[in-house]
Amino acid sequence: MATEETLVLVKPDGVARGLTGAILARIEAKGYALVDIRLVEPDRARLERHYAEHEGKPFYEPLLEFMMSGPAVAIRLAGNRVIEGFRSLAGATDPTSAAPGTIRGDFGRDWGVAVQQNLVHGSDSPESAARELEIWFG
Ligand code: RTP
Ligand code: MG
Repeated sequence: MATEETLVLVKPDGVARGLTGAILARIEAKGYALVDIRLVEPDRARLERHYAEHEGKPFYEPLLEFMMSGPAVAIRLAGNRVIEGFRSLAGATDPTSAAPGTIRGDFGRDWGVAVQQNLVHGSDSPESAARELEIWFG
């Protein structure tokens, strides 16, 4: 099986809270390979492409505002079944109910704001990964 790649983002809350290193440590400890990594300050156009599937949902505008609130870290990550593996490391979308032992479960909580601030993004399918890697790494 060909080695798979995924897009991981450390979202602005993760960078602002100084958790980038802790999150990278978990990814490296799991054994996935960092292929590329960069600090990014995404503009609205890039985020509209990235989050196109969520346009029109109640959390869409707050999500874009949140993602423009500060720098994020984009990571091209590789390994067999890395898409599924990173989603497992990240945990459930809602950090309040994400299992302890996951990035969101250990480091996240409900901050009482309009959108779930949940520290990381990971592509959810091979098609999403290809599309999103093009958006963030070209
Ligand atoms: P991601 O795309 O960031 O890896 O997360 P996900 O698949 O677990 O979640 P998804 O459903 O794709 O939602 C994208 C991001 O939107 C924010 N969100 N907030 N009700 C809410 O407040 C809400 N729902 C979604 C989260 O930041 C989520 O990761
Ligand atoms: Mg998603």
